[in-house]
Amino acid sequence: MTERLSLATLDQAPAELRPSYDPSSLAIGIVHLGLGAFHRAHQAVFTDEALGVEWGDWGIYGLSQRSRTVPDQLEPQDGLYAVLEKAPGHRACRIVGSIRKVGLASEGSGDLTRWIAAPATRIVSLTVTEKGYRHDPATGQLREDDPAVQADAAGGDASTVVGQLVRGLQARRAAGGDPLTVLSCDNIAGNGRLLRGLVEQFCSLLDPKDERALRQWMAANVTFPSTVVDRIVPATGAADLEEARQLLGLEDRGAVVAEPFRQWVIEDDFAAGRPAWDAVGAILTSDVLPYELAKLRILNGSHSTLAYLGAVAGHDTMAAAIGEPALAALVRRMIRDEVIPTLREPPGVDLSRYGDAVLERFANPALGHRTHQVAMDGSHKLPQRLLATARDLLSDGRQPRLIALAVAGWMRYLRGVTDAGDRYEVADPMADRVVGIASSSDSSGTIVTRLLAIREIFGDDLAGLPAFRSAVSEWLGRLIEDGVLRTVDQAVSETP
Ligand code: CS2
Repeated sequence: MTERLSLATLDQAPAELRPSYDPSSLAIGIVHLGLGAFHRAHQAVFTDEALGVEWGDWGIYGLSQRSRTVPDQLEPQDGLYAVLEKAPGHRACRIVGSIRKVGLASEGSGDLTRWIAAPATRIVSLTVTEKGYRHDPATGQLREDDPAVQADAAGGDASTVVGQLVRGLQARRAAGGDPLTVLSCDNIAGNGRLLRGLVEQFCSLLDPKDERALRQWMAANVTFPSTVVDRIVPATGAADLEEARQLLGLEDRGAVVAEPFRQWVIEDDFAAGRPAWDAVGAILTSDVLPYELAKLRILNGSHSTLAYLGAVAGHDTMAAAIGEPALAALVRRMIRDEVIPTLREPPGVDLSRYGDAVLERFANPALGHRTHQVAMDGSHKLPQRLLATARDLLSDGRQPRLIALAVAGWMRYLRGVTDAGDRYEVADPMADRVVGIASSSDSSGTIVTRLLAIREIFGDDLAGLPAFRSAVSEWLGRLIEDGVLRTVDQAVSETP
């Protein structure tokens, strides 16, 4: 039987796969909320490599929100796990040592509060997915009518991320008030600014005296830099774990898979220092906005488009979806004609080359990245990935024709059945509302009108723009009648 990876067995792994430092000597300086595969393949890797360049107490205490799955995988391994990089003709594997403690945020959140308050903690970072912010994606406001938000504001153990943060910030202020950086790493436009707003809004639900004191202290001591994160990280499968076992000579139940590419652009606004992330490829800048819009609109916008249309066309993986010539041509044109014209080029970046590189990354067949994984939670992804682009075009007097097709693709996906008639489950926090509307036997025009009226997703403006509404209705009608591939083929051939 193969032994399990842990601090005690680490020296049995091949030397070139081990961290360049002794993880057992690393103290915690970062609390991370959201211990999913993405964090383990992204920020934890940057931190691990930065420690090899410049030593510091930047170990990570990573917490899952609700599920014990990841803590249960990593606890017996003392936080150690491997990252397996996969691309055609490329395999690399390394053990990451930066995660030093794991836990569950919803279980006795007192421990989390204490760690956020601890002077040794200098950064609290987050990858809690779009829906984890419990905001209204169209306006960026905290959902004050959300029962979990209300329960957190009333006191007791906090179950929402913003509630947990505020509880921790209150304790930190009371414990001496050392400065802190709160670092959002989720795919949302202006993620740092958004999170600061949500934290402040939550404060306004507290006793006015507490609110004033906390807000004053935060204004002087807590920063919320915005960041752009990028790495494709599929869910780990059994074959990946087996591959990790072969490479390590040890069993690793926490291994994660990723593409070789990774990028991190961070607004340089740290209140209490940071690891030498810039020494290992992160870009520190005062202006993240152009990177942010390019990444969300080009990469994530076309990712979602391919996921919805690809899944309905019966493709299980992103590589298969982009391997479908009509779908590849669609996203290529969408990027060229409708997305890039809304963007400002980040320094040294050629956006059309960036677009090509992104589509090549999607085609990586070694990842097995599932279309349904990318398609989930669309109600929280559409606004920053597709709708913001549509708005910019419309305000410039142009019609977002292909973006309208992508939006119709989301609506078609919500019907929960492929063109071939196979059923699938739609995972979305608003599934209760949107699936029923999308699956009804109403005309496509009625379905689109009813969906566009959901202002948490579409805001107050898009439903009122007849040209946009009729374009989405027309596409949805064609997607339902003719199927994805014929519709997309025609859309591409109608585009000059
Ligand atoms: C994907 C992203 O699941 C999704 O919605 O679009 O997770 C994507 O893989 C990453 O943002 C890539 O950086």
